[in-house]
Amino acid sequence: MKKFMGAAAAAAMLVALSGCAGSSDGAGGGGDESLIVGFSQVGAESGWRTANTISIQDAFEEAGIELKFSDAQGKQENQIKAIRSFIQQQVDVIAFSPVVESGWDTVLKEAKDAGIPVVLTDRSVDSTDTSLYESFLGSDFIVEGEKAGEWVVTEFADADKVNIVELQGTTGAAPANDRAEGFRTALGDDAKYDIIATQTGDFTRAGGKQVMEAFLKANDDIDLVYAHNDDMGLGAIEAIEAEGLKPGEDIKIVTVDAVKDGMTALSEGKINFIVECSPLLGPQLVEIAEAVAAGDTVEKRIVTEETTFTQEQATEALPDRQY
Ligand code: GZL
Repeated sequence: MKKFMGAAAAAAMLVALSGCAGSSDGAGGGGDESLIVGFSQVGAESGWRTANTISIQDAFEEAGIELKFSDAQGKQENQIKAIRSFIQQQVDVIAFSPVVESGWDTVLKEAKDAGIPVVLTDRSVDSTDTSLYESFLGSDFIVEGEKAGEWVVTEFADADKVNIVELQGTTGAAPANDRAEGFRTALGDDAKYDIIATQTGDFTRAGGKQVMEAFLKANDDIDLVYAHNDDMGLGAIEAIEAEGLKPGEDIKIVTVDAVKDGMTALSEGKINFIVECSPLLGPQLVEIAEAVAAGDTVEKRIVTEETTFTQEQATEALPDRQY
């Protein structure tokens, strides 16, 4: 529903809504039932994405706000179609996690021209015109890459040479670009760190396994796997074990996310270190959507808080993990 429809129409709409907004005691979540938010999700490629979707859907349900949810199955053209559909439906707010960084200016200008505020969540866009979105809520992926690299520098302090293979996230995605950059920044120009192979595994377990199999065939002296997410790291574990090698010992592994399966492998010693990337963005996204719909200004950049885990810390944290 457009937030600036005429007063009479709005009054009529509110009367209509109150009739269908749940019981008279406001049991329908007590939220702003008139708000309609369109959300375009990347897909369902990883445990992180599943947890992120659940967090968002639960938060909007809890707030009593209608969420039109679209799964793009990893395709930018599907996200652009979904955003155009939300514009047609005249939703109050559009939110999305851009599968890749580039190619959004045209459709974001269409949303702006339609007077519909846009909120970025999880991943960002490389648009230079930052008036095209109200806020970007998500992790700092460069810092995540740096944290992984800093662990490598500590872990391999006494090594003369470290042969590294890198399982990159989806080509063109902000987390893939930035985690690669941050990791390299932390390693610095010390020649002992040699990234002997790097390839996208598309953030999936199957992709990580397939690429790691190829890495193992082509290289017989791999010291470390840097996987841009747990799921690709878990795929790498399968490939390493199939070669009769011990993941976490013969070949060390550092990943990003800290989803339950990753934390389990970490506590079992098959992964050596995980940099957390929280998918629990739902509640904050609800607050931002309500604020922009009300015409309030919100912070342009909201960075989510996250930590890191060693094997011992994973064992301790596992029982209380929400995802
Ligand atoms: C990061 C998110 C990434 C996760 C992956 O915020 O975009 O996408 O690290 C997910 O697990 O597929």
